[in-house]
Amino acid sequence: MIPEIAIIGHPNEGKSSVLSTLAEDDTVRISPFPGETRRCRTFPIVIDNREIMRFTDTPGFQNPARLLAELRRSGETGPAGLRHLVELTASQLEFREDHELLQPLVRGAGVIYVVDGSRPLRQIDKAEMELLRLIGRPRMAVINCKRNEQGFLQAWKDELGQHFNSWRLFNAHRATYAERIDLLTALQAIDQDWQPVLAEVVRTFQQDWQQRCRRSAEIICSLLTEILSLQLTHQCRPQDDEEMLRTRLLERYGGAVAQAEKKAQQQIRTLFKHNIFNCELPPHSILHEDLLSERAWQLLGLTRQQLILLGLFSGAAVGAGVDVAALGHGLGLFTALGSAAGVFGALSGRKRLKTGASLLGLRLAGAELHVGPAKDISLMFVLINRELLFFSHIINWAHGRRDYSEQPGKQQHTSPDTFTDTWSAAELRTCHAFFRSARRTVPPSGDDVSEQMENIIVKTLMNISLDTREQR
Ligand SMILES: Nc1nc2c(ncn2[C@@H]2O[C@H](COP(=O)(O)OP(=O)(O)OP(=O)(O)O)[C@@H](O)[C@H]2O)c(=O)[nH]1
Ligand SMILES: [Mg+2]
Repeated sequence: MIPEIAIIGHPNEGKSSVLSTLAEDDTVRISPFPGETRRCRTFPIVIDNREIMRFTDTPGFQNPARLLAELRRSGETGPAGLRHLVELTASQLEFREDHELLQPLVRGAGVIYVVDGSRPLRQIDKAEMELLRLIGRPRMAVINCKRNEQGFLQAWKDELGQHFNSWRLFNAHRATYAERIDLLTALQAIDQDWQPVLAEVVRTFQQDWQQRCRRSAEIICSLLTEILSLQLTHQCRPQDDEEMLRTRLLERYGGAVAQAEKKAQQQIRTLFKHNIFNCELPPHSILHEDLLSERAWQLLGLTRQQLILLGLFSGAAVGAGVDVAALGHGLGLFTALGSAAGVFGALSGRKRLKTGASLLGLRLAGAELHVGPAKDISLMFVLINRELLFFSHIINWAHGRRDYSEQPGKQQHTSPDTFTDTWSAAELRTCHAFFRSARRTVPPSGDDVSEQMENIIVKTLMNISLDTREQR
């Protein structure tokens, strides 16, 4: 049996938005005008080519008070009451939407009843609730507050409690992964017969999410390897201005890094099923900063303590010929790209170039100018934190959200703490080993450092997924 849940309610309450978020489907039609959904549409949830459940979008109730009066008059309830209403609404145009929305219930679907808890409760809402109670399908209610208005909530909760097995607050625009799982878990309780199937659905969802985190970690690790090992060369002619060539080569390097990052982020976006709409970053997001900008490094780099620890590891690595002497001086990099005004502005052009250049391995060998592989592990941490931030943004962008002017609480990337701040000494050691391995031209095959690095990132991605803090 594949459980089917029909999303039912008054027009324009956010039914389609709730469905879109729950099913992670951005093809669901949503509009500010009531009556957008006229026909039922079923959205299957497919994981590993297997449909595990389906949600059905329905039109809003048109005549709930009349339907309720008719049901009461007939004295029928349960399946007989439902049949009665279906027959009654079958041939009359004025009941077209009502007839349509009953169809999934005839097939045996359960109900998620959606209300906008930011507006006052009315008689007509009570009629809808009573109607659903008398029909008797397994049901729960979802309070989707379209506005930030709490004054009517208690009245809604009291009323819903009388007609539904359970209710949940669930915001179609802000719900996170954890809140979606929570809602699905709560659905199990609405019907005992469905409990085992829905428990399996929740497990499958969780496994699928873990797999997506694993895949995201793979994408991030390949990005790290690609960028840390990146090497570019330029042939110099005797008449060339060497300083200008150095600047150009560094610009090319910056361009290649940006392109690789964009590709990785697109892959992560697709993995989390954001295919149609542009999930805009908040205007103040640090992700708008250039990867090699001073601000990005200040906010997303290493902590002092981490720098000291990594310094110790690199000391041990000197014998292996690894040059991480520049460790902790990451900010010099921007000076090379000419992007650091103010603090670094006082340095002479030549000196600025030299500082940044050494961190990226910029050097002249005969008539060839080389840059890369990267020499400073700080670059790796800035990259990791940027991709984790992007991940956090993508997973917290609810699919039902279409209004880009609104800024959900969890999208504010203003916090100066970074995701890697809490990584342990052992994890930093792995990072150091990964950095050494990645910056070699040909990474040694079969080493388990990459796997360990991936595991650290997966763990962090799972923590981000379950993070319920309002700000990150
Ligand atoms: N701010 C905010 N707006 C929401 C939320 N949920 C829905 N909306 C908006 O409310 C309007 C109606 O949303 P829909 O999901 O189309 O509502 P519906 O119940 O499916 O409407 P019909 O299909 O017409 O019955 C859209 O403009 C949504 O963007 C929410 O949680 N927050
Ligand atoms: Mg709709």
